[in-house]
Amino acid sequence: ARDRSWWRSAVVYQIYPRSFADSDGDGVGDLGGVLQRLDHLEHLGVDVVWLSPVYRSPQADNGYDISDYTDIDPLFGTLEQLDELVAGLHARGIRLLMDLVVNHTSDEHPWFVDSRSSRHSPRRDWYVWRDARPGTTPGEPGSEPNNWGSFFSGSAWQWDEQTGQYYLHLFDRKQPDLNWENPEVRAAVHAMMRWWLDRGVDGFRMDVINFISKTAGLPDAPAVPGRPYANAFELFADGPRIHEFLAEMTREVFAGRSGAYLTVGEMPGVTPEQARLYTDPERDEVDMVFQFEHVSLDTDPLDKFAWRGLELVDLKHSLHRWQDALAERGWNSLYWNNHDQPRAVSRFGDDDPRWWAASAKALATVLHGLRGTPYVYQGEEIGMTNFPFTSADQHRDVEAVNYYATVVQQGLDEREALTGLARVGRDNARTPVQWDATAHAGFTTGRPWLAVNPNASWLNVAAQRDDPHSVLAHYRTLIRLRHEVAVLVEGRTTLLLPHDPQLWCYTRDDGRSRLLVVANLGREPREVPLDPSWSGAQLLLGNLTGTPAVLDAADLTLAGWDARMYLTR
Ligand code: TEU
Repeated sequence: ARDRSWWRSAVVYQIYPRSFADSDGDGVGDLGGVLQRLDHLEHLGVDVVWLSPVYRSPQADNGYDISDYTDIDPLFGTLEQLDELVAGLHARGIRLLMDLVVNHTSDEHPWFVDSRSSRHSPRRDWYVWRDARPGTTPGEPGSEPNNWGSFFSGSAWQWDEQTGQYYLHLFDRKQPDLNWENPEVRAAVHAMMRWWLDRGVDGFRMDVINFISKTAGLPDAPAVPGRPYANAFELFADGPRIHEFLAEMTREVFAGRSGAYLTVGEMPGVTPEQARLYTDPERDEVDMVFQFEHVSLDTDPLDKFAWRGLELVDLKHSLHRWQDALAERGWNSLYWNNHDQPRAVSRFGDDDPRWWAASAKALATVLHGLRGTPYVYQGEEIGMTNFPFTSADQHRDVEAVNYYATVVQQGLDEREALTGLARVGRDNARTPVQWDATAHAGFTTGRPWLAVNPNASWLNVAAQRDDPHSVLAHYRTLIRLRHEVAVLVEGRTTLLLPHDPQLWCYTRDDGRSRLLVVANLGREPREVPLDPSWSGAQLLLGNLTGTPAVLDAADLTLAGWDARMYLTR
């Protein structure tokens, strides 16, 4: 049977290959670059690597638009290098998760080319084709089959002149949605997944997997005043057949396989109640999900580039709601950022150079102290920050480019749009990893595809590698503690001081030991009121020097961005 407990004490590291390390000087990171940096992963101590897409792709969405699921894009290398990566990771005790992008393919995938060729193509029904809205002029704005908007601006429908119908694309027009109602589509995906497992990979991170079952009839979503297209989330997220599709996938792909696999479903908009179903071991759907609640609190649900600020109390309540909801059944994943989100230290911390290191460590401490499987996104382990974007032409991401074009076209506030892009744009996460202080931060010998952050001169792996007080050293310690301290893995979580606007404190308890996490997420020092029973607890880790090794519960004051972990019986 599958081993379903190994990942409870694991830490996952995400590699976004385009920005990780470039081995051939073309300015784009590649598998050769990953192979050259395996020692960094081993030094960090992670258990799993999640590799963002390296399959053949026209790169309309940096590889999330796949044209061949069983080959590697020449931009990234070869299938032989992928095999080398599996072997190199396994030799270091690290498992590999592939990114499974099957809500949609590229429009250049042979399946879609075939589907698009004729209304009578045997693969026509592999995608979602519909006639224009009755009584309208096909191909004109407003004639789309329904009012769903795309995540990347405009309608979610693309008119196809040749066959006189529209196809659905929740993301870019070069990312047509597969029709999961068709059993042939499901069988083809299952076969592809088995092919990868047979090749030796250890599981999948499943891209927007809760979008694959759409509401029958694809009805209009409630219109939003002043906007041509609606947010149709309720009509495609967690749809009617989603649980059936996921259970079937597990059956078809993993049946008869024993070993240590991991599946994690990326699920925008998922609620804790839904997540409990998705991750219930008895239902056998996915091992854990990426939820989006805590990375959605600071932006407008209808316009992710409209910043609305964040109160610490809301952030704490959100994450602890998830801790409580999955305490008995199911499992959490824990993350601050990934390739779609701004950098954690700039978003939730304080990237002013005076507070940058302490705040990066404090954020790591509060996340890695929780119950669940922590994910570290490349560069997070050295506290990489957002990029100082000032103009639209600095952004490469299709989401940002389309968003800005729409703002200009609709005569909206361009300054405000630029501020939003600088704050939450996905390219913040995609600037090259800062390895050292040489040209282009040691990422490439060529011209990097996206500018290197100017702070690479002092913020880089080489500068931190041998410094016991670095952000990198802090991450190494947190990862080691996850492996060594049992209560960090299974202990029940209880939030203390829930209404405090600056302190984030909680306990973990597994009946044998108790763990205390105390963090000051602000610049001003703060006293922490504690139960006397915590006196005598041993310091496991702190992020400032000179912290006493034993706690006096009657006298605890945290300096700005100070965070600590204590352990007691
Ligand atoms: O992202 C899904 C998703 O819904 C968002 O997080 C997305 O980043 C976007 O910003 C919504 O506004 C996944 C991938 O992680 C992302 O890189 C892809 O672009 C997307 O799916 C399509 O495959």
